[in-house]
Amino acid sequence: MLTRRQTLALGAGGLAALGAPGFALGRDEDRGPSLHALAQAKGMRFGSAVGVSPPGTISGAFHDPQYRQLLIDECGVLVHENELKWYVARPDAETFDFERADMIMDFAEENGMEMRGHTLLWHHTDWFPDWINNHDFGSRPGTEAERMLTEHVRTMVERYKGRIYSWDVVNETIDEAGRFRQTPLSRHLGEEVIDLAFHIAREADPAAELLYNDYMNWEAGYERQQEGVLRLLERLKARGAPIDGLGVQGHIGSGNYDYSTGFDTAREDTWRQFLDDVVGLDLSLSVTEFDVHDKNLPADIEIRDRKVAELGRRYLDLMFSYPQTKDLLVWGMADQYSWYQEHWVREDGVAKRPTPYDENFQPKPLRQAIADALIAAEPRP
Ligand code: 9MR
Repeated sequence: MLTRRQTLALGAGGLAALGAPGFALGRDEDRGPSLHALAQAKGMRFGSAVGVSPPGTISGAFHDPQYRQLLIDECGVLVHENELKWYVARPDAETFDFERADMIMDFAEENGMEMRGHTLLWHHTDWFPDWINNHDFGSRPGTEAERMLTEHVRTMVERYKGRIYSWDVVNETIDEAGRFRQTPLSRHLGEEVIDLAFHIAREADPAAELLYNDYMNWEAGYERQQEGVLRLLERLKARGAPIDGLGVQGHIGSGNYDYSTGFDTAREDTWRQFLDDVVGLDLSLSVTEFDVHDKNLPADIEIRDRKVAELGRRYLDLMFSYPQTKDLLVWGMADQYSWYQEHWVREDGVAKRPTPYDENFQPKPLRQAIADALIAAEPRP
């Protein structure tokens, strides 16, 4: 695999000339160009989430030197897994705590990687810190809610101005039934709380790309959420909110609910229709949290890895067929650090394999599928 310096020395043109992966530059593996180099050759970016929770935890991959090396080897973009969320960065109404977030930011910059920002407003009471849910909004609750949101978004965006090129301004405000989620903020500001977040972010860093991010996906069961997201995007555009694109999380595979039994229930036609409608609103697309949930696949590793890779390839080919898709970020690079290990555990109890690398940092078929999809993608305009 190329080191970052080799990649930079080659540049996008050089890599394009090299073509398919598989050439060796004298390193131990013949893995070819990094995923980010393959992406760059098409005018795209590749990256991953990483978390700084305490060492030894699933969302604490950052503390593992082998994992950090993998990020350096493969990624051109990083995103905080949890560190910018209100419940991490905002211990109380007065305080901002950037210690963990800055560890990732500094690491990215030291290694020439860009950063996405996740997220300014996860508009979901489950992920609000208790202090907001219990906050006394006083006699002018609208004014207080606006003050609070403005302070939060402005402080975050200004701090990372010019360093975070793209923000998930709002995350997951539409539920599976397609309804707008209510929180203490929307109770006082209405749905325009979403618009407000976009306006403040734009004002704080006019150059940053601003996305709405959500988990509607192509599996059966997300039809109504998909519809709800589309309607929200239409309303935001109609009201003139400064939104640039949709973050499609891309947690595909076995459905993410307790009674899910299948794998690959993709509805490609209605999904394409949805994406057509989104880009028809003059919005870009980014795949922000890609992984393939293998909960309902047979335990056999060879079969599982093959099916995960096949589905991943099909999905990425579809997403990359839209020239508006420029970023692909995975939600973790190595299986042992995937959030799926802690959610919807498999009945047989075996560890899941949703990411491009296994727990020994060996590339899996999914890594090849991502590489192949990037190689097959048309260069972005
Ligand atoms: O991977 C994240 C996990 O460590 C956190 O416990 C969880 C709650 O904050 O969030 C996970 O990341 C989510 C992301 O922020 C939004 N989209 C869904 C992701 C997986 O749940």
